[in-house]
Amino acid sequence: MTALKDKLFQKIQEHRPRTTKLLKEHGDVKVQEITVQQAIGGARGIKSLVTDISYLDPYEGIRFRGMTIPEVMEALPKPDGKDYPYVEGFWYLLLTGDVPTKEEALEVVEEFKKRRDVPQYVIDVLRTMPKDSHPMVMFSTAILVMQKESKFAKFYEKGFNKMDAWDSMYEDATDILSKLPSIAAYIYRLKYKDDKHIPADNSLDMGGNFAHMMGIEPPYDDVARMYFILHSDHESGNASAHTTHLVASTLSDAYYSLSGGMDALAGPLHGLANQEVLRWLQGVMDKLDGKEPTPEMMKQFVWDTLNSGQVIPGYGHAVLRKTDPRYQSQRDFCLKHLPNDKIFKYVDMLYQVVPDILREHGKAKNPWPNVDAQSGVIQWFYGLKEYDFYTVLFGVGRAIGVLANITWDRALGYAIERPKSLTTAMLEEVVEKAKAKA
Ligand code: AMX
Repeated sequence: MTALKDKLFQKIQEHRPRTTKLLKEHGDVKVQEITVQQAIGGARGIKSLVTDISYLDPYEGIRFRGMTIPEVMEALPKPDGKDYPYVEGFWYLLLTGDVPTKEEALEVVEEFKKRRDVPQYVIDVLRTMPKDSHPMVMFSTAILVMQKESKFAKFYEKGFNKMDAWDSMYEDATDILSKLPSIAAYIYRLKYKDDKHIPADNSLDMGGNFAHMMGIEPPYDDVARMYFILHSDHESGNASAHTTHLVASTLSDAYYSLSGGMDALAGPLHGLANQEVLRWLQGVMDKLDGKEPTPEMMKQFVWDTLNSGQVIPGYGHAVLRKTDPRYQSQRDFCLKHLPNDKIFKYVDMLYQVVPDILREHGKAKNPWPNVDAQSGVIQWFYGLKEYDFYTVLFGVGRAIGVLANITWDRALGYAIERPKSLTTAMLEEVVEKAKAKA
């Protein structure tokens, strides 16, 4: 067993009695009431998921294992001379709740290297897909087609035991996560770089090797580390995390579960928004024909988009009610590394005009930018201009969070999900009864 797996097992054993006690002794304590609006409106705010890996406060933003983004970036060990931490050390943190030492992080780096190779049949499948397939279809397919490797599925076939199920789930999660950067880079170079590929460099960590296989020079390695960490987890209710959890709850393995989660991430209201931000901005730039926009021009573009019935991509959030700290973190990066970049200036001008417009428009509950408003500009600056690919980058990052979550789902024996549905007539009856009582 690796030190990480040992530590994880110890944490699981310490945690299990808390979940068991809550269920057995306090299972009928009410958490909240549910309104008609929540039932029709996408289960918004219904507190029916449990995770200890991250928590999203509407005003403060995300905390990973109780730590804010700046705290995580500060505390985790970093490769020598780099500004951002090992992604592998972050995986350790999400799984165990403990900040690893550099030595512990490096052990995970080595473990990932051992599992990095992508089976040839995955490459063969990717190569037979239509050249105009969206990169997210290729990414999700590559994950799904590897399902035959699942150690959890084999464990289940042999005779499932609830107490040990976390072990093979952890193994699958580690196998998948180690391979995702290579799969993503392969898709990128297959589609956009004349099918010319760069072999992995075994001296490098996950972020460094990803940048290397993409063919992008430093500091893109640090961009990759930052990007994967920032996009990893946003508690359990967001569409990609929830989908992964839902699929896993049927005792499907991590391959099926993550592939499903990635399909949810591919929607324009979720992860695809980062590609949409760049596409939308390109439209603005085309109309301006290279001229610098004034704030008045920008306002007009925003209003034109809203008046045509579209949303402003990269703005609003189902939970957050302030500027997303993931946006802020990437903005800080831009101010340091690309303060004079033209697209960054556009993005910054949007920050100045959009919140007021969304308030005046009067619909969005949160007029502030989310993570997607800022991420594309960094990728573009470092030469990754094929914005169709951006959600794949998000996907590699999101995999870290959701795979940690489903490992813990198995450890704590979370049940198959099965919320109850009502008919519209039943809801109308509930309303009539409530009115009669009032
Ligand atoms: N532009 C225009 N209208 C917006 C808006 C925006 N950015 N954000 C919300 N609204 C509208 C909604 O469409 C909704 O209109 P409706 O009543 O006509 O249906 C109304 O405001 C109320 O929505 P809400 O309660 O504020 O948000 P929500 O929880 O329903 O949706 C989200 C959240 C993110 C889907 C929404 O804000 C949105 O569509 N934003 C743009 C797309 C985007 O950036 N998505 C990425 C989010 C982060 C992520 O998951 N990666």
